[in-house]
Amino acid sequence: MTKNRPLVHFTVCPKDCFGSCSLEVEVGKGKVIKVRGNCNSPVNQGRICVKGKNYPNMVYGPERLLYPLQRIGKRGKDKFKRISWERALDIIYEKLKKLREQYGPESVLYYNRFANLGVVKNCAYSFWYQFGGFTSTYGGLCDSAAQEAIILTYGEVKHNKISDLENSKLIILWGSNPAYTNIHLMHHVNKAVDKGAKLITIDIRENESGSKSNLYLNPRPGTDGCLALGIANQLIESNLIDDNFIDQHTFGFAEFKELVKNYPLDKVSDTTEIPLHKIKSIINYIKESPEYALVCGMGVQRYTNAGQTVRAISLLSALTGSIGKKGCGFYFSDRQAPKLNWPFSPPKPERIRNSIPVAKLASELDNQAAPPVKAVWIEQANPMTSNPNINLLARAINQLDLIVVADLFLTDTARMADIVLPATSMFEYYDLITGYGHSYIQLQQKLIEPPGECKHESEMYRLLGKKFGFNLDYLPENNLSVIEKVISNSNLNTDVDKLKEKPYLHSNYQEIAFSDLKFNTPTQKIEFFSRQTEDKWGETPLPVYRESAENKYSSPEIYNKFPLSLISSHALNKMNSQFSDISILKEEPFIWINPDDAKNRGINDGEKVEVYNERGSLILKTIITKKVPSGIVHTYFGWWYGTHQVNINELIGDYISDMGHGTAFHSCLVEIQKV
Ligand SMILES: Nc1nc2c(c(=O)[nH]1)N[C@H]1C(S)=C(S)[C@@H](COP(=O)(O)OP(=O)(O)OC[C@H]3O[C@@H](n4cnc5c(=O)[nH]c(N)nc54)[C@H](O)[C@@H]3O)O[C@H]1N2
Ligand SMILES: Nc1nc2c(c(=O)[nH]1)N[C@H]1C(S)=C(S)[C@@H](COP(=O)(O)OP(=O)(O)OC[C@H]3O[C@@H](n4cnc5c(=O)[nH]c(N)nc54)[C@H](O)[C@@H]3O)O[C@H]1N2
Ligand SMILES: [Mo]
Repeated sequence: MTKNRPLVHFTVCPKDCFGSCSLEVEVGKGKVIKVRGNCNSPVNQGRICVKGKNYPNMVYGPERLLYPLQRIGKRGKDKFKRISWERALDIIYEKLKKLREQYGPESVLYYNRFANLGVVKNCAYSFWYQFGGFTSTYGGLCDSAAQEAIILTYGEVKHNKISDLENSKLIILWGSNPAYTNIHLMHHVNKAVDKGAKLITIDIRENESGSKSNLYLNPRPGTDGCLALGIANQLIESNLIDDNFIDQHTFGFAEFKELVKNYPLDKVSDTTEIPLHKIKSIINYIKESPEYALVCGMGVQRYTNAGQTVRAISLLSALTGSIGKKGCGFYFSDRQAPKLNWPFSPPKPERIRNSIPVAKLASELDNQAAPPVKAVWIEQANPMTSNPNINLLARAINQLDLIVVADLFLTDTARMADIVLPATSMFEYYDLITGYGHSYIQLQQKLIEPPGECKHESEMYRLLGKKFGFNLDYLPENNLSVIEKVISNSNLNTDVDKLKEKPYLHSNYQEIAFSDLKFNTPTQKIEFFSRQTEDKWGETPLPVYRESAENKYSSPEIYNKFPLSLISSHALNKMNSQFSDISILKEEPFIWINPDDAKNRGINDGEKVEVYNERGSLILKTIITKKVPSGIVHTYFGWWYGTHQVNINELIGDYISDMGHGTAFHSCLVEIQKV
């Protein structure tokens, strides 16, 4: 064997994505050379996305931060100087210590998200618990509304093994764009369609997944709950339901049946703006294949009425007994993997103030009293791009005494920082990954040394913990013995050597979700009527439809000035805001607009337009297309000022969803004009 031949290693992509792909990585001379999908893995059989293939460009790109930085100019103005780790940590230590003395530990906001999934990221709590407490956020930017709705309804969030989609005769993609966001699921949808399955797509626009659809429904944004209740009413009236299944495995059907009588098809057609014949058509498809697969995405739950919407949609599967069998089921995400326990957790302090819903960070950050928030430590997150209402957020963040950001890049958030700490990429540390597109647990391997002076969070906290005199047993170095301890602490029947060879699937995993027809709800049944929904969220126990915020019915005064609904989906070549700065994946920011809306405003294809409302204004290139109906403009989120001079999220208000404390990114009205 030649000495310098690259070695192939296996690892996993830890990004916040359905994929959690198993990767084959060529490493030579201490560098990552090539990244491929692992062909032998049951997880992805060799498939990976364009971002995965571009990892070497991310790891070695000129954009990567290599040294700690200290701000020298005004906040957000990109003026930084290189400093040593010793200096950076000293500055942070002095400031944090003072704030804790003067105001208490709650004056520090510890803000994290899930840029990279993984149990080892819990090392942060090993530090912050010893700090004596902190302020934190609750709820989610992502799918917390839908998750809560599904747990209330089914007791658990899980679905069949995705290859089972190939047994389906009918697949409905509902507010989901797997061709971009869940490529493995899409692979099986395509195979099912090749084998003759019918495909129905329900989306506010013609998305990238629905080109082979037999039927396309375009509801007015945020009205999917109404559509679901209308379909339910028709299925019940036409006696297309499974009475036996309903009797044995559901709760509250009689009340639900009464509720849906309020949703006759003509009214539903008016509310959703879907032509009547198309709604009738979907009923016919369900009549032909009452056991079908319903794939619900996150698009439908980025509204203020998110939870009830997802309750209503998910209940359709129960009506026809389309649960717990091959070829059918309700797909949202698969969270069957056992919980991984972090074995290095110090006692939890009492002074953890869980007081800011993440959806409302912009308006709540400077609303905290006794003590006010004075400092923030941000890691694994890019709130200045990915959160709503970022102009307001910038003002709130700007008032803080200390902003620390740990990231790999000088993001819009890092540009606001006083101290920037360069973090490691996923090839530079060990972790154990559970995802939500499948239930395997996989080993993330350290394959290369961090470039420059980049450090994994565990080391940042260990060094800072030393200054505070914390117990370092809780702050171990990142190595394989940490992973072994996680494995034994989580009762997994595997070990590091086995995980290097193949992913781990626990023995209770169900290939066909709910095949035992056990539902972990208070009634042990699928709940049409959910008392918990009322007790926990003050919502009606039945999934009543209500208009979401910022639309023509709920806020006519806003609509008169800003008559277009802005929808911002997830992009093919970005992972949320990540990869936005990788040169070869860059694009000119654009917005889709319907030909009628463009004509009314004298806008031509390819022209720059101003997109604006009372929260902000930005310039985008138009793409005039019938793929988006009149009254809606569509774009993808994740461009930032530092790379593209725009950020969609300055237009978006910080509304919260009806349950799960989710973020209503799509409850947003704008206007467009020529520039
Ligand atoms: N390539 C890529 N993959 C990703 C990500 C990424 O950024 N890029 N992000 C990952 C993460 S964090 C997430 S949460 C998932 C998200 O993955 P998806 O669930 O696919 O979510 P979205 O892209 O938000 O929205 C899906 C679709 O919902 C539609 N939609 C919006 N509003 C409505 C509505 O009111 N009704 C209906 N019926 N449809 C509507 C949109 O037009 C869009 O086509 O993807 C994950 N995978
Ligand atoms: N308009 C609009 N906004 C949305 C959405 C939408 O559909 N429309 N979707 C929402 C959704 S679903 C999500 S999940 C959120 C995502 O929002 P965030 O959770 O904030 O995720 P990212 O924007 O990807 O930012 C992650 C940051 O962490 C950095 N990073 C990566 N790996 C590491 C690491 O190991 N350590 C550290 N310290 N940093 C790391 C990355 O470089 C990046 O800057 O965005 C939400 N925002
Ligand atoms: Mo997400």
